[in-house]
This record gives sequence, structure tokens and C-alpha cells, in this order.
Amino acid sequence: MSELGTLEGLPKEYVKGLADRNLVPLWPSLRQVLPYGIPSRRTVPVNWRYKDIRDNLLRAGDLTPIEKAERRVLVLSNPGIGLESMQATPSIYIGMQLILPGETAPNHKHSPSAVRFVVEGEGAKTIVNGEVCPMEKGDLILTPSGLWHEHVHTGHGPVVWLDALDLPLVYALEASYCIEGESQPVSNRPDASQTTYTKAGLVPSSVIRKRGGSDYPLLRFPWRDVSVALQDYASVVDKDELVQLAYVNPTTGQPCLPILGFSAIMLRPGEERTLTRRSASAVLHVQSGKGTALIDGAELDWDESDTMAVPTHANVQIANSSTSEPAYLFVVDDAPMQQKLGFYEEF
Ligand code: GTQ
Repeated sequence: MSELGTLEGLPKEYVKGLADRNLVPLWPSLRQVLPYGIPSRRTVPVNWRYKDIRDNLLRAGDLTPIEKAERRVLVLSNPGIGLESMQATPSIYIGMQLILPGETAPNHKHSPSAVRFVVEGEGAKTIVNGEVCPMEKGDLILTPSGLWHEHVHTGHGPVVWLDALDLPLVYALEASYCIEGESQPVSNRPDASQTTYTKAGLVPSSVIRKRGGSDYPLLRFPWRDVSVALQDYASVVDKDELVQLAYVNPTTGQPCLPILGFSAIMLRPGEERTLTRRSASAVLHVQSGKGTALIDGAELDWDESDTMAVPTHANVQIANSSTSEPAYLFVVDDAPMQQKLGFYEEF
């Protein structure tokens, strides 16, 4: 393979003449944007320990009233990309949000899609287009693009959840914006996970007949159901199979949001596993349990409610260090986007 020409190898007045006309030569940068074999990645494997986040988040609760924050969030920023970029991976924004008793994080809607995965506390609710979604530890709540959402807390003690948004992508596309609104009128009916979509394989017949309805029929996935489903699945599959279930739209079977994908992994007691190497980036959040991870050579110890970044194309091994208890991981990835755009790969 021949060496490509450099910028320095070109006459200065030529390069300057190009720049004056808003032109640049490709060949000095070609290998940077199209490296051989594996993409260049700035994202580094990192573990954000909940212990550290929690102390600082509670301190934010003292320092900044909700009225001065709108959303009281500490952002998990990947140091390889740069802290100011607010990217856990190139496409995934992750924040940890605190709401205190009596507070309201006011109603708004925006072009990026978000999900909440509840980390601790009881008594908070997210209202999404009038649907009241209770927030219990491990529950996943969707606030898709363009849907009104506000968070309220009428219980006791702090409530913390993890926010995952496709913000980096939407922002890079100069398409990210928000609209404020009055507090929503709420439905008296419990959320769809308790009423309309209570069992896998059963959906309202009218939805199927009309092939219409909401793009987001199910907004809340209670952890109670997910953990039982993982245990039931683990009890029947071969020991060498990864116990992982994907969160999908119950009327289409497709990923529940367009850009980011969500799934839950159960690691059996003592289980060690190499994950399939993929072109997608990911974030692993520990719902419960403790263990170790080896991500592109970086050794990380993880504990309950920790959160780790997985770069695109990374080699990942994870292990449950308990020999008596399962460990549960919540996974966010950008596979749905990569699949739609036609460059998703598994290696
Ligand atoms: O709760 O609506 O972490 O709008 C970032 C932006 C949370 C939210 C974030 C948001 C929210």
C-alpha cells in the first residue's frame, strides 16, 4: 500500500488558495476518516461508579433547586470524546437525574427521544402524554420524540433514575430542540403495561385490524415483569446461551424506539461471557449484582447501579462475581439506528 501524500507535502500557497475557496484535499485525511479494518474511536471504556454519582447528585439537590435546574442531572461524559460533549458514546447520552419529594420537573417535549431506567427511591411518576407511569426500581419508561413529559414526586426520600437519550445524534444533525408546556391533564387509567399490553402475544384486536394507532403503544416496562421473564427464560435455555431479552414495541416486534435499543441481560451465578463483537456502541447499567468487565483490554469492576461505556467494535467480556446470586444488566445500544442505516455488523 503506498503512503498517501501529506498536507505538508503540498505548496503552502496552493493549500492557502484552496482554503480561501472553502476547499480541502482529501488524501492527507483519507486514512483518518476511512481507516483500514476498524474505525478510529475516541470513546474509551469507562465505569461511572454510582457511589460517586450519588453523593454528588444529592449535593446538587442541596445546591440547586429544581426551579433553577428544570432537570437536575449529572451527565456521564466519556473522557475520550471530551467532557463538554456530553456523550457516553458517540450516539448515546446518559444522565443521572434526581428528584426530591414535592418537586416537579416541568412539562416539555423535544425532538430527541429519551428513556428513564429507575435506579433508586419510590413515589416518583413520569407523565407521558397524559399517561401516568409509576417509577419503581428497574422500570423502563419511554418518552419518545415529540411526546409531552413531566416528572413529579409525591412520595418520600430522593428518587434517582438514569436518562438515556439519542441527543448526541439529533444535536449533531442540528435537529435538537424543545417546547415547554403547561402541566398535562392526566388519565385516570393505569399505564398500558397494567391495562392494554399486560401479556406478551396479546394486543388489542382493533390495533391490528386498523394497522394504525400510536407508534409507541407501551411506554412503561415494569422491572417486576422483566426480571420474571429473564428467570423463566434462563430456566429453559441451554447454559451456554446468553440470557438477554429485548424491549420491543408489542404491536410490531421492532425496537421500541427508532435510534436506541434497549435490552436486559441476566448473568447466572458465576457466569462469565464473551459478548458478540458488534459495530454498535453501548452502555451497560447494573440493575443489581456485582462483577467484572474486560472492554477492549480495560479491566473494570462493577457494582449495583454502576454504568459502563462500550465503544463501537469493542471486545467485551463480562462476569458475575457472585456464585449464589444472578446479576442483571440494562443495555442501551445504537443498533436500531445502525440497522436502519444499513451498516450494522456482528463479527
Ligand atoms: O427528563 O426530560 O437527562 O429533557 C436531559 C434532557 C433529561 C428530561 C435529561 C431532558 C431530560
